[in-house]
Amino acid sequence: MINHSKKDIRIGMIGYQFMGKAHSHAYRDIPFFFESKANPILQALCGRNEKAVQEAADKMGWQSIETDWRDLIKREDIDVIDIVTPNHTHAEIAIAAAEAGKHIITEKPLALTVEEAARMKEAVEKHNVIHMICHNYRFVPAVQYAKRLIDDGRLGKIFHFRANYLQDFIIDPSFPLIWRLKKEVSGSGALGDIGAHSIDLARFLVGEIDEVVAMSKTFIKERPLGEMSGGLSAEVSSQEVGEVTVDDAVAFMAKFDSGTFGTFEATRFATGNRNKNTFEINGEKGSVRWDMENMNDLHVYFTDDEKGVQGFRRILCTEEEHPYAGAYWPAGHIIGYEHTFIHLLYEFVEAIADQRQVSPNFHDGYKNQLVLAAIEKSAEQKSWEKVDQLNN
Ligand code: 4PW
Repeated sequence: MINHSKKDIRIGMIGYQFMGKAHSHAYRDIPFFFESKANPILQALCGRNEKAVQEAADKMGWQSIETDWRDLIKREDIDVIDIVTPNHTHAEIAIAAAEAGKHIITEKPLALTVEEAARMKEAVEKHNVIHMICHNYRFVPAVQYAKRLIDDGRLGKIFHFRANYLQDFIIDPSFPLIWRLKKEVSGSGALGDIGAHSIDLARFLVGEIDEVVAMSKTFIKERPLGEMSGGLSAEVSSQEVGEVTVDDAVAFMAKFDSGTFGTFEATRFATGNRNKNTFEINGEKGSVRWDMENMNDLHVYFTDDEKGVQGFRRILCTEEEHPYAGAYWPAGHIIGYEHTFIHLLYEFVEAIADQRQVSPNFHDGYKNQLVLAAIEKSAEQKSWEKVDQLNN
């Protein structure tokens, strides 16, 4: 039955692989689980290979296809442009979409450089469209609940923010030179691909980063040529080799505006860690710990717990009290990775229905980009770098 009280939001998505699948699935599930004012419609899917994009559209439920993103942006039956293409395309597409008056959501990192990110931010402001960046881990119920505990003062003054984002999918030297390993396409390596998520979680939970000092390393400097073949898999396409021009691993320390002491590590060489995205926050009244591989759990410690039974305890964040969790199953019935996208895109389409901004948005993407740039500069110059000095 068609619900006429909902606002139809017609999506045009560019790209259809790993993130394309996550976004397509999420749009479809929003009305299933949430009382949304918006009705997301999978209007058109865009990709350069007509046969492949048609197959993806049929499989994921898109109503039409385009093979040139410029044609997609011109279409009057599209309200939103969703960008899930590699990083070097974000700026051009987003700026053109803003000029065409489309609301925009883009995968992270926002851009390749601070300069590009600044232009993207200016374009969405100038054309007054609603914008969002896909930092999906903010939308895990346990992470949202950690934020609530911090905002309610349950941890008191925060001393430490400690984050690791560890993967190992490129550890084999015969894994090919995919786009994520080329600076001109991805901007940076582990830093922008996964470290950007930790920076976003830090900004969300603890506040702005003022200064950083970093080191980075590229362990494997040459790889055979090849392409992604879905998810985080890839296929070698030639015997020829090319140069890896990004970091494989980065570690940095950060001083927050609040005085919080930050330590971070992002690497794609952490053997055995497939997608270990974790943080621990220590405050004067307690601590929280979270790990994406057990994403429904939040471990908490409070100093005012009775002596003798003090210790970290596990909260399974599937209760009504835990943000988003009540939309699904009875308590104890857990959710997963794909739900992070459902929550993020639910917030996005609700914001469009309400005609208001949402976060994380291009301002957050820009701030994140400043931190990424400061880290790169610091690693290169072996110096502490002020994040704001890179503001242009
Ligand atoms: O969240 C992560 C990303 O940002 C995903 O697990 C994969 O690694 C895909 O891109 C990065």
